[in-house]
Amino acid sequence: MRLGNRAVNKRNHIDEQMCALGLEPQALNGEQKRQLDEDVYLLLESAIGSQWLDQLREAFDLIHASAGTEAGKEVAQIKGVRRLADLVNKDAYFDAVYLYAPLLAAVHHVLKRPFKLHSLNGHNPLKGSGLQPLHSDTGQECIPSGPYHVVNSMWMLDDFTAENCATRVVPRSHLKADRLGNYVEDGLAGHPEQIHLLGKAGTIAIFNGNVWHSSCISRSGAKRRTLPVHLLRTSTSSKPTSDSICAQRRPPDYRS
Ligand SMILES: O=C(O)CCC(=O)C(=O)O
Repeated sequence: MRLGNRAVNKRNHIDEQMCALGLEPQALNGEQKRQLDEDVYLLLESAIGSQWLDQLREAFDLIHASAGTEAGKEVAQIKGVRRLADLVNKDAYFDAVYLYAPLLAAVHHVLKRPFKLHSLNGHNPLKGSGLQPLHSDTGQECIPSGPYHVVNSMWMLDDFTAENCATRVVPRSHLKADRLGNYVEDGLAGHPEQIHLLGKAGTIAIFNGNVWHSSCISRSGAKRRTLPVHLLRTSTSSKPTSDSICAQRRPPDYRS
């Protein structure tokens, strides 16, 4: 993120505090809005430049190595998955991830109200592991027309392929009323409408947290490090995972 003195521009829905930190408001184009509203995800290709990508990969591996068997335990450890949790409190280096302006623009477009960082974790399924049940990121019933509660994003630090467990998503599932359990009997089974979020390392995939999704089994075992970044509407009763761990590094709310 570049720092500098820029005028506060409320019309762009960015909080004054964020502008003072140098955040540059970004606008989505019509096609990007359509993808978020109607399809299932927005892919920002080559969003993470090669130097930033190398640094994020290195940070992922270093934090994982230094945490050892404790890695990911603040949220959940999963057998066969290299997990990291609460990265926002591990290194200020990750601030640039959740402050990435195009991500914030997409989140604002979906949520249309104030929001905050909910979690910034790491996920790398190993060969033969990684299958999660299909889920949405809100336990609440979905109202197809919104308002929505959560936006998720997958920061691809390695190529996401069909063989190495690229996240599966069910297009337009955020437009279904009611809970996922009323439509899907076995969340671990393949869904007839699922597709995979395929992309080159450096891509960011952003989707409405109501979209049914999960990681799959890594068949190739090729590295598939990702940073899942969740942003949540502010007026919610659920606590950001980072709150409970270290109040000092609690990121600011974004306001519109
Ligand atoms: O890593 C992925 O592909 C999805 C992760 C996810 O949805 C989760 O951890 O809840």
